[in-house]
Amino acid sequence: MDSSDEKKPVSIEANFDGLVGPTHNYAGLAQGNKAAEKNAEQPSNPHAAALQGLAKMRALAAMGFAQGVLPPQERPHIPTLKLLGFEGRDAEVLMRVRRDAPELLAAMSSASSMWTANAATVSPGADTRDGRVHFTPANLATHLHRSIEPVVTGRALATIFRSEKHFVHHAPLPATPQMGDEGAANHTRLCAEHDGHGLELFVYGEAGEKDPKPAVHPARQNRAAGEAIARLHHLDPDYVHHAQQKPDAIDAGVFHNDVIAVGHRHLLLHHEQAFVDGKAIRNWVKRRLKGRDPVFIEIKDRELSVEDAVNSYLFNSQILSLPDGTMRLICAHECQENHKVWAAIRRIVDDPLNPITDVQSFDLRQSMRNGGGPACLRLRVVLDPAQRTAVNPKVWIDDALAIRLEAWISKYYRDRLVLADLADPQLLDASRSALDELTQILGLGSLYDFQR
Ligand code: SUG
Repeated sequence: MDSSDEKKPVSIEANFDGLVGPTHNYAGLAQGNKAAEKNAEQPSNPHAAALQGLAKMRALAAMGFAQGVLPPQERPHIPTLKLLGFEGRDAEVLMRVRRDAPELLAAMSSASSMWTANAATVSPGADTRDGRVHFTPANLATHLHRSIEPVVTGRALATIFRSEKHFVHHAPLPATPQMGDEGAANHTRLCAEHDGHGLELFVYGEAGEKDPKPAVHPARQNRAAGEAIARLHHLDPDYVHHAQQKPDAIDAGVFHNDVIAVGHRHLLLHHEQAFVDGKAIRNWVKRRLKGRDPVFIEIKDRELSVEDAVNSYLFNSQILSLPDGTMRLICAHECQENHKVWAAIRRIVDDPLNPITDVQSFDLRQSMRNGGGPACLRLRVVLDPAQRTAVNPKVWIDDALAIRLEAWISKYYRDRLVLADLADPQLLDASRSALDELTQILGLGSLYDFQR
């Protein structure tokens, strides 16, 4: 057989990053998220935050990767405030909630939908029985400010991935801690090539009564949620593994598994303290992965503490495959600023036994201060060529769209926001005008409640 007859892998792993919303702020809402707790009540810069996220998207698109964008949500969310008994016109609702329950105003104003690793769990067609890509929006049940995301997330995904021939959209799981689901941040897919059958690893923080639990912070992901998603997505049980995250790591600030582990194709990079039983995971992967030997990079405690991992977000880096088969690490600037972390990265890059040959760091400080690194900002969707053409074409980032979005951000976003500003009716108005225009730019129809 002539080499040109060989079947070339054709599916791609696209990244869909969340655009930071106009109310990006630091309210200290996320329990167990060290950065968010530390930066509570600091002024934020929504304009810079949105540009930083967009710069990462633009850079990845310029490197030749398929890069999409997901829209922010409407905040403050007046319909939920009304549901909670705040009556009147919008300005009155804002005035009353600020006066009577400022913590609810903060919860209804978070731009947390930017962290699209928590938007949904996605299973590629190569893993599902019907060959379609399956999406389940995360219920984000542990935190009020995040629990109001799934409805609009589901709408946005259904609008962008519209074709029933190629895509299936499930409802979020019931929103209770026993079904706590934080989406792709606790889900890793490993494969030889994206076209082939992948292994889906679901990581949970808590399961039944008997299992150990974190003592201080909530375990946001429940094992039952991963099991339900594996059933809903019609995954082959032989290719699914449920593994527990170390409860101590959760208490040390690892509120999602993607703060301590990241997988890409046949590579799993993780900290020694990531899993209760890392060996069982490695054995399962070795047994099941066909067509390529898996590569495991385990960072030991003695090289890097969990604290350094949490402060730098090393494991929240993105790993990207280059056309020649090597891989590039996309990390946050904070990794470069911690000499132990940077030394660990240099060691990985210099080690010929793993495919990572290159590293690039990005300034994502506005998001990092709320505990959101490079990989939190993106949702991965593996697409074959037909599925790729079925995606709403207007959400793919290229130079023209990036320039248009930069102008849009500069037109509407403030460069300073403190908690008292969240009750400003002009902030609400400007946000709605911005989102209204965005739905036109991205071809999203009437996505938001205020448009319906
Ligand atoms: O849920 N921070 C988010 C950060 C999410 C990061 N995502 C991943 N690791 N995949 C969270 O903890 C902070 C909001 C505030 O405090 O203002 C916040 O929600």
